[in-house]
Amino acid sequence: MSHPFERENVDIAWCPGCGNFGILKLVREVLDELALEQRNVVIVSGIGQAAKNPYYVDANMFGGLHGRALPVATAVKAANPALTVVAEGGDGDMYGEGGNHFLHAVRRNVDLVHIVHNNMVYGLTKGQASPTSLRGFRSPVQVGGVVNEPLNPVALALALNAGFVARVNIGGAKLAREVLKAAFLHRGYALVDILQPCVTFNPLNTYAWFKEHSRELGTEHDATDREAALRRALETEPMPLGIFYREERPTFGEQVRRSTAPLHTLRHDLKRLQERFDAY
Ligand SMILES: Cc1ncc(C[n+]2csc(CCOP(=O)(O)OP(=O)(O)O)c2C)c(N)n1
Ligand code: SF4
Ligand SMILES: [Mg+2]
Repeated sequence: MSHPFERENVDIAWCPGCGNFGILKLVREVLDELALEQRNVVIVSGIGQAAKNPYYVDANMFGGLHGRALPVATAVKAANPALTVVAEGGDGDMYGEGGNHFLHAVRRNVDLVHIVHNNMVYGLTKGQASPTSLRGFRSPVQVGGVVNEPLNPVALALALNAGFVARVNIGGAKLAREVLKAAFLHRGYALVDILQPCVTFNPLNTYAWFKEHSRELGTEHDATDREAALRRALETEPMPLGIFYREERPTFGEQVRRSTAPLHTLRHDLKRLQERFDAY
């Protein structure tokens, strides 16, 4: 069944079987289920296979530089707080090239949904290791296997006191849908790290591998307990899935803005501005 966020007549440039197809479907359906209006949704991305996702969603989008989706998304939300803003991209884009922006978007608590397609590889550039590639992962560049410690985005976001932190597996669509919906309803920065197979360049982290090496957090997990969330985030075998932590607190926009009106509707008082300059 087609729905408003489905962009028609578009050639999708992903390999058959890629986990990105599941994420595209999920994003479109969740936006639709939340009854958001297309004109009020902006998806900002960078460069990569994952970063193509907003080109296939019928909403507003901005395709920026590699790793730079978060600062652009921050600016979009600041300019018009009424918009639903998403920053979307891959593990290389968001945790590698854009790693610095990741840290500071969390600290600012910008009201946006941060969706990361985590396939543990650079897909677009043909299979080099990414920051989340596991030790021993062999690639055309890391021929002897990755020697670096993999970046744990969930633990990192929790350490920085993010207000909403979650991980899902696109192979488990039911949980992914519930969690992504909750992220959109959260007021403040919300990280949803999505485990996504790259069927062409990551022969290690397949659909079967992600299924075998992940497990739901379980009903005993208390998502208001940050210490418990951090302990669970450090578990890697299996990797827990679900909402690790959620807590609403004042957002960046709420703390710095005097007005909630979109910037383009504000009129400048030139006389007052001149008086201020003169006072300097
Ligand atoms: C500044 C800059 N450095 C490097 C590149 C090359 N490059 C393009 S996409 C990419 C990695 C993409 O990996 P990821 O974000 O994990 O996306 P995927 O393709 O796996 O979905 C790199 C290194 C670039 N486009 N710009
Ligand atoms: S290279 Fe990997 S991530 Fe890119 S479209 Fe193909 S399967 Fe998907
Ligand atoms: Mg990737």
